[in-house]
Amino acid sequence: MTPDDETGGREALTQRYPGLEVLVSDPANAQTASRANLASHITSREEHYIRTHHRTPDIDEDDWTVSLTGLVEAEAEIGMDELRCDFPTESVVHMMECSGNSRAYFDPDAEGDQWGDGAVGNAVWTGTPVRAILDEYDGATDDGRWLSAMGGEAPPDKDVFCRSIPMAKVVDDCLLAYEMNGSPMSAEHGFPVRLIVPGWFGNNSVKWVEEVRVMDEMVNGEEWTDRDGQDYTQYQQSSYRIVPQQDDEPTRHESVDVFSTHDQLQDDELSNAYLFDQLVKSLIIAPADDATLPASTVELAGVAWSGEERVERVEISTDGGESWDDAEFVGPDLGPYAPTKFRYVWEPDPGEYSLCSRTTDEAGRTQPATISDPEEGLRGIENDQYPWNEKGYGNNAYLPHAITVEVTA
Ligand SMILES: Nc1nc2c(c(=O)[nH]1)N[C@H]1C(S)=C(S)[C@@H](COP(=O)(O)O)O[C@H]1N2
Ligand SMILES: [Mo]
Repeated sequence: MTPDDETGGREALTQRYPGLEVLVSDPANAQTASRANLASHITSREEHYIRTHHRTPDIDEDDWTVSLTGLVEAEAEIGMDELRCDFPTESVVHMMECSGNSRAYFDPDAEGDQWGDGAVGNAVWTGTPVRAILDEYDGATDDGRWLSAMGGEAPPDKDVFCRSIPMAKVVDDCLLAYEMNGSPMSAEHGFPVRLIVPGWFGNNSVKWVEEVRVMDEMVNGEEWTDRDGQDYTQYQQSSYRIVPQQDDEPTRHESVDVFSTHDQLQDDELSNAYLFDQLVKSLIIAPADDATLPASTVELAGVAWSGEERVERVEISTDGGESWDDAEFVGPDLGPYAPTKFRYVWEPDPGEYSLCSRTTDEAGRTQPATISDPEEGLRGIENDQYPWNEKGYGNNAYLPHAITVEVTA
């Protein structure tokens, strides 16, 4: 046993993050303890979920550098002072969701920690636009290139957490962030520096970034499955892919040119979508699940989010998805990747009700009703069903997220 074992580690983690429910403490994995935590406009760091594959590293920022390598005029080692002071600073409000969020709703169970719906949080991330660094060092930034970001925390016998991000997204709005909600980020959230890929699933936002490499392809092939004895491809090519029951392994690709996760799910050429930008989703926050309410006017409130396209519409059903009515949006508008708050005024008669919400984005993509059976072998969203997949990624079906309330006379 190490000092950070199941019991000791759990207590310490709970003390530092009182708003989280710990799933596993070593490595740290914890979700926001209640949907009610998502009612605040910004999720505090104590309530923002934590998802890690390896033990959280203890990093001295004075010694930390980010190596810039690959297709650049001159490779460079960028220290934290240079990163902060020699480049412009930008901030983004990003509702970040783990692609394993809502895995617990898969039936039969999908592999992995059984996240409920608390692996999502909305923070203000501040840092250096990656574009500015690539400009300074003459990196190749044309479309079709990739930037591979590598985490520095993997022990020598473990796979490196590495993600390849399409260059068009990188130069658009990705940050090497060093602050969360206006303070240096905590160790678990990536101190001293992490990538932020706004609007994309959390797995793209590599923490503890040690190297960023400009490439012609995603990490793939022997050069990357065995780079000085470590596999850099696992978290790009194997994990974070939609794998239906009939596939042994996902098909690896050198490159793809469709980046929207939703479009990949619907693309016959691409059999196992990558988890890139987030899928449309929403949660009813108030009233709470299983609440008992007096028969009077009830205000339903909730939160909706999406990927690269903004939320356009949220509908509410008070009869388990039979009929729908539009919710209204309540501000403020904190930018394209911030969550959309909604409300709906309801005048119920006594009875028991199943309440759910359904979001549609500007591209007309909408939440499906249910998760398919594994036997159907779906690779994309069809007939209002989200594809069951081996690792339970991307669940945005609205019925599993419904809440039940009782209205009394
Ligand atoms: N280096 C590194 N970066 C990582 C991870 C990791 O395990 N190692 N987990 C990823 C996943 S799956 C998610 S959902 C987000 C979670 O960020 P958070 O812990 O700040 O919420 O970090 C991502 N970045
Ligand atoms: Mo994740």
